[in-house]
Amino acid sequence: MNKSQRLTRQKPASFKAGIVHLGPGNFFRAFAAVYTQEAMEDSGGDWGIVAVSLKSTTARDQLLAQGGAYTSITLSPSDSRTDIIESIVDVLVAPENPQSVLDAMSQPSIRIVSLTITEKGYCHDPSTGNLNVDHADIAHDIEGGAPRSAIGFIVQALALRKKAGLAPFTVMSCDNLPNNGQLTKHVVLQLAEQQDAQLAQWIDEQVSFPSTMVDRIAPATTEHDIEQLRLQQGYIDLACVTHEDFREWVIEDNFCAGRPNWKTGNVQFVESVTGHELKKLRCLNGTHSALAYLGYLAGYETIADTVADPAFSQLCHKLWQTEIIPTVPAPSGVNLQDYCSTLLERYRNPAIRHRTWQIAMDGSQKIPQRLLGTLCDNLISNRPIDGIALVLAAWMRYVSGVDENGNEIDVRDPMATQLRTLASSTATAEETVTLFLGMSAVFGQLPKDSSRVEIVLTRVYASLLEHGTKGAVELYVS
Ligand code: CS2
Repeated sequence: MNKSQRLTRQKPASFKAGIVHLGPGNFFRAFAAVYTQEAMEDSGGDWGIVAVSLKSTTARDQLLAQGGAYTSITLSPSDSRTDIIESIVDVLVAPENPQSVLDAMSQPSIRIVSLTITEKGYCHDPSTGNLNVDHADIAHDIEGGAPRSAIGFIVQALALRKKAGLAPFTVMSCDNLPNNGQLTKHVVLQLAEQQDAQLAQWIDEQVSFPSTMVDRIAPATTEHDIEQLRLQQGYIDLACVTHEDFREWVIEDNFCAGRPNWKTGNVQFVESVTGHELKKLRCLNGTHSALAYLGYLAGYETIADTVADPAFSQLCHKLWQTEIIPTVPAPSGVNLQDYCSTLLERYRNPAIRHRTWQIAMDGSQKIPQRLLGTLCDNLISNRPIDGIALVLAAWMRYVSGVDENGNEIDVRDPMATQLRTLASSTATAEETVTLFLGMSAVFGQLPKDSSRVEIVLTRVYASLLEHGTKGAVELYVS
């Protein structure tokens, strides 16, 4: 190929589609699509993937111009490896043609519908887990007609299958949410009940919703990544993804219509994923969010840059030792001290440029499961809460939309406007903290009388204002 030639599929797929995947972003392309390709290489099976974008046309435009093929780039601290992934056989864009998505999901050969739609894609209230019926897409889907939300597509596709006398598919969530299978089942049933009680009962009895714990760091692709790949491999791939070598997938083996033989690359089938999910959400995602808000405010662009500052690697250590690990029962065979040491190594990987700004997105949807469960457990057991409080205070500062130097922050969050208004309508640290804690959509799981939280949060919020973020982190770890 000459250096301006686009990557193309090498040969037509020898397998048929068995999976419809909603949300073909970077994480999916760096994770489940890779596992599924390996499973088909090892054990065969018709598990090709029809990927569905629920919003933008970008993934479709990039992938279909390459016959669905793309490059998975493994970035280790000192070397890199490329693999061409060809498990995606088609890409659809739901808003352009919702019927084509329902048609694909109603094919008898489709046995799994998997999801990486991010926390907000479930359209639930993060503090209760209930479907948010006031969400514009859900309100639309309740009215009927062509669905808009992922949950709406699943319910309508299952209704079509039931009507046609077809067996259902498994619905497999691969998002960073606790008990993601149960959560998905709950919101799917709540939407189905609004439409047809018998359908809801059929789904309840027939459809499996395995929970999964997914782990691989896969930042957004940059122009630089595309250019590096062109220089090294001699082709242009606009859909390439970069990621670390590490990966881990823990899956409840509950698939009503079969599954690929996923077995390479650190996969475990278990009866319950809960312990693994708690470990990952609190130890990894909790400190990721900590580094994202505190690191961004301290002026660091990436996670690797942030933990290169000793105050911030000590912050991770102290958070794990004093607040996080004491709340996480170790899953069998896991040593949490080793797990967290490995996490710090992963964060340090200088080849991965994972922006603090990217992880800071959608905090209102992430905070409950990443930080508040830990906080609540520590309140009950009367353990320290200062570290988690410092992260929450940094989030409150971050969503004000202005950084320490008076520069604008591009805050991306479904509640961005409300958060900004709230942050800018108050004067003292105490008022700010009280107002934020009153937001039940985010903080609803905290005990009603949380005066200890209020007092500690006010203190650390004031410390952020007084000493600046780096100063406040240094004080915390000293
Ligand atoms: C990150 C995760 O963007 C984020 O919020 O914390 O995407 C994280 O990189 C993955 O969960 C790692 O498996």
